[in-house]
Amino acid sequence: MRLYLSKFLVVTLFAGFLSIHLSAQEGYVPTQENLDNREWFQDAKYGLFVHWGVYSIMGGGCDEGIAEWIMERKDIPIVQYEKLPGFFNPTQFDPAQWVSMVKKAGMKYITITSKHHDGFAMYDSKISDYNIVDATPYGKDVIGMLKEECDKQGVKLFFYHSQLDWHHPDYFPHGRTGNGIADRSQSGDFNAYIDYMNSQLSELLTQYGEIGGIWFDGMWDKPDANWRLGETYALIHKHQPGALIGSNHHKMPYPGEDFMMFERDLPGENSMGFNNTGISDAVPLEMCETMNGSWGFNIIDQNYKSVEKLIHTMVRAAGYGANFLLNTGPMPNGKIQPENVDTLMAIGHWLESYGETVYGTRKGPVKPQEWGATTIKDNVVYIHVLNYKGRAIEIQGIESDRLRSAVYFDDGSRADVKRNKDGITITIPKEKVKPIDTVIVLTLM
Ligand code: JFZ
Repeated sequence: MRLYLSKFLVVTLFAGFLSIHLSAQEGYVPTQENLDNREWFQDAKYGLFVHWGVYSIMGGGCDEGIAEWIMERKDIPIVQYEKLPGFFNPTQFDPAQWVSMVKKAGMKYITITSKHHDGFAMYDSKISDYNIVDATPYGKDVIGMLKEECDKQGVKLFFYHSQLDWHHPDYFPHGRTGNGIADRSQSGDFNAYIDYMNSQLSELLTQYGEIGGIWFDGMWDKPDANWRLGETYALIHKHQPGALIGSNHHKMPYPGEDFMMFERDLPGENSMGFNNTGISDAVPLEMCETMNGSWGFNIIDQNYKSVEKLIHTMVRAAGYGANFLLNTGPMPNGKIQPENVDTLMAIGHWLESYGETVYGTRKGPVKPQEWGATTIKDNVVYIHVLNYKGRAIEIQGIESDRLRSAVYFDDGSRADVKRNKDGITITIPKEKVKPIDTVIVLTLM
């Protein structure tokens, strides 16, 4: 019995091991170009996430939840949902305005939904009519227009692409979600769906020139399915070896992935309940966050995070070595919500002064603490005091005998930094405390 059990265990463990490894790009060796892009990515630190689709018309449907899920939340039948493209006419979409805004916001890249879970392609797809060019009165490829403008203004463009698809008949068997949508197909060939998805990805990788990468999402809907990840990842790296692949599967990175992402939690934190992995030290990290509670445009959710809170999250993310991907859900007319523009401009304004303590840095010598975070660039350590309680801050792990100088970032005046046995002690007089972030610059030998 015991023998039988352990054999069983070995077999299942081995099968598990195999399926994970066969399902990713085993033996993947990133090209030099890819490695250079990873450095670029980590230097960039801050990007704009854009959730835009035909769901934006519904504005969340007077539901506080995430608006891009309206099809599933309200169990909208496919035939009914298919009417939405007919209303999608973002006549005020001005890509030049979007990209200028992104630059003013201090962001270095954009990650936009090429297809979300509703299956609607926001670009000119030749292999399916369910796309913005063929199915909307607008009739223009917003992704292509945005890419052109990004190239002009020197901003990188990434695509968010949903592997989960509530619309495609071959997305079968169904997964955890979308089971209330009454007219989904009752049979289908999942391999044909994967072929379709890979063909759409090939379009995205060949129609628009060089892109930043692909941000996958949705595998969690069918965790045990054969997603043929190895094939998908190899295909992407074949078309564009430099493109960075990441996936929101809430697991440690699989072979073939070039960065690891954290959704609405700082790396290592788990307030959402689904971020229970470790933190990879092999690939760059990125954390994404919403400005209110929704990714897609939600007309009633006014629960906006403050500028201070968002800057603090960005700085803490940087303290973990992670990028910050801040989301906006553009309105169906093509405009970005004015509330969001204001927030982005305010953060951009802060970055105009403090950008040097964030861009191009890596995680500092100590991980983020209640009082703040640290970042480092060459021999300069930035101590970001975000939450000063008036008590001295003890920082271990900074070799105090290497300390050459300690000054306030704002005015270059000397900071009160004392060596102690394990590191340093910092005391900040009241008049030096800044409302958002008091930065002390340590120069090391
Ligand atoms: C996913 C999407 O579902 C969502 O619409 C948005 O695009 C976001 C950036 O990514 O969010 C998820 C994914 C998985 C879980 C929760 C939210 N999950 O497994 O619990």
